Amino acid sequence: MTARIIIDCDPGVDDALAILLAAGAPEVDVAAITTVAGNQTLAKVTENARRIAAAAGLDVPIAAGCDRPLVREQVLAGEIHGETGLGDVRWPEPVRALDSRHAVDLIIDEVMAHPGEITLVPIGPLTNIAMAVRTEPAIVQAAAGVVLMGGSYTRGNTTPAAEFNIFADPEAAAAVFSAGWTVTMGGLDLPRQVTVTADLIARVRQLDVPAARLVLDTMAFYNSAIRQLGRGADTSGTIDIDTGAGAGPVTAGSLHDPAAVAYVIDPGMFVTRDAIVEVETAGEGTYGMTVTDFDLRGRPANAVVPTRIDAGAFYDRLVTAIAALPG
Ligand code: PIR
Ligand code: CA
Repeated sequence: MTARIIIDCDPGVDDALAILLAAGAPEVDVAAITTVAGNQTLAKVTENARRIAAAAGLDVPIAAGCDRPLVREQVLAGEIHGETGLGDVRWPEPVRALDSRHAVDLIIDEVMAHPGEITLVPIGPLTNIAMAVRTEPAIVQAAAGVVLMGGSYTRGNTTPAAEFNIFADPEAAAAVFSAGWTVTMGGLDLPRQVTVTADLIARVRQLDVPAARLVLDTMAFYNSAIRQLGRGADTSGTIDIDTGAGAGPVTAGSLHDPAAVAYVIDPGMFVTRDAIVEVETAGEGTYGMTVTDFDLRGRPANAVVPTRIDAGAFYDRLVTAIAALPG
């Protein structure tokens, strides 16, 4: 069965790779793309989404959403994604005009028009999704699911406790996790297992499609930004804190957003656990932390948390999807 998805994103170098993965995978059908301020400003990420869609041959509605978080002051991530949000890579010119609706209205329209069919795939801050839930609470029942990239059950990449997408709008994230649906939380712990390895680069280099060049340049930019920042939480390098493995060279960036899209493509590639996830909005050092209880303590779970991904299967899917993109 193909999953119909709305990708709510803030491209973002790894968002770009996630959109290409979705576009090239036969198991998913992209219904629309919506944008939210996050890695860069709303104007930049929206232009980027339109360029990526052009490269992917995705002729679907693209709508711009919220340009700032609900409550907190804005935080961007230009240190990783560059001034444009897509590093130093030049993507093709946009083809399709921007949808005239606000992203929140597009999300509500699509979900309510196709009850039980649309899976929301947020891979940026959760501002649009929270606004959609507040505007039309019936989407909680009508959506087929929510599979997001955000949070962590160990530690953060933006603060010691918080992952960027949650930290950028913790109040929105709290509203989304407590809305009454089951959220699949693809947190940072997962993409540490799938990074931009030399082997992946070599495989993409073999591909004879125009998008492969964009993917290679994007992956090269991403790895060099990660290296310069030298922060282990966005790489595979720091799982083994006890042995000091995190002190080793930081080289390969985590494929955060592609890992979340991969879950929609084939959940069979993952090991998951049910959990209760609550977003911390009152703490100082812990603001934006996804407090994850795998012990449930007699309470109903509100989240499914993928903890392991079959990295080999993931890389195969990614390479196959890129190879399938239009020439
Ligand atoms: C990645 C992101 C933000 C900051 C860093 N350091 C790395 C973006 C990615 O696009 C992904 O959606 C999420 N936020 C990972 O934290
Ligand atoms: Ca993102």
